[in-house]
Amino acid sequence: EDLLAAVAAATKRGQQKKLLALVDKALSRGISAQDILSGGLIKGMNDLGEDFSASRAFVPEMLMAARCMSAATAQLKPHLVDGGGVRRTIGSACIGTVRGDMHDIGKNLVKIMLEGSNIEVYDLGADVAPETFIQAAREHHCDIIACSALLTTTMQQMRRVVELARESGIRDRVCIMVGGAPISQSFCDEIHADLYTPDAASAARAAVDRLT
Ligand code: B1M
Repeated sequence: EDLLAAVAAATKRGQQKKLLALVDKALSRGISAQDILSGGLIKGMNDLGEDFSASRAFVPEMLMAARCMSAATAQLKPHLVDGGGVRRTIGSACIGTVRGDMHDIGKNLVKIMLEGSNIEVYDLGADVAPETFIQAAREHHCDIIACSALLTTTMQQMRRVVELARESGIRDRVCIMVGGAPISQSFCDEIHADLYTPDAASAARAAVDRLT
């Protein structure tokens, strides 16, 4: 409990060295990677988000925290997915954060969880134009287009991704997954996307259900 609170505080404050040491300690105490992520790293980010809303924190602090969280996520990655065994790919996905949106931590988590579920992932990065999602899906014959958005202004880009998929004739071949803090089931229904999930683990479970 206290250890997770310390992980959250170090994330929020952007203290990378301290954070990585705390994550190590938590792992060695047997706390699961999933709990470290949700009760520590994401909790810290949410606290920082609240400080930002209240003008107690600013963009530089968010950038520092994001850098920290990326480093800690890399450290957790082998513990988030089971690494062993022979792997057979069950399908493929292209993933990106939508146009105008630079937030990529949630997208990167979804990527890790999809890959850990034996799905081949083409990472298009952040600030991805709707056309780029469609091109990538066609080029790599993707079963899934996964879109992430963190801003209420950029979430509308997802609507365009769905429209373009229809216009380009691939709509019935791809499952369009949407997620990110401002996204909801009702928004997913409204734009006629296929799947909304609230977090990275449920995104991977839903993708596996679709593909198997
Ligand atoms: Co920004 N930012 N930010 N930010 N930022 C938010 C999102 C905000 C909520 C903060 C706040 O005001 N409280 C707010 C958005 C308000 C809104 O639109 N309603 C905001 C703002 C306003 C901005 C700027 C406009 C600030 C400015 O410049 N004035 C600016 C916009 C830049 C741009 O994108 N064009 C900006 C910039 C930034 C940084 C670059 C400094 C940095 C991002 C760095 C990076 O990502 N590399 C940043 C950060 C760090 C945040 C907060 C603090 C943390 C985001 C985060 O990484 N969370 C955030 C506040 C908050 O979230 N509470 C905030 C952790 C991450 C794991 O969560 O991405 O939600 P998340 O992913 C979750 C789920 O959403 C889900 O799974 C994950 C959990 O497992 N999920 C999916 C995500 N994608 C999915 C896809 C799926 C399924 C699930 O299927 C495909």
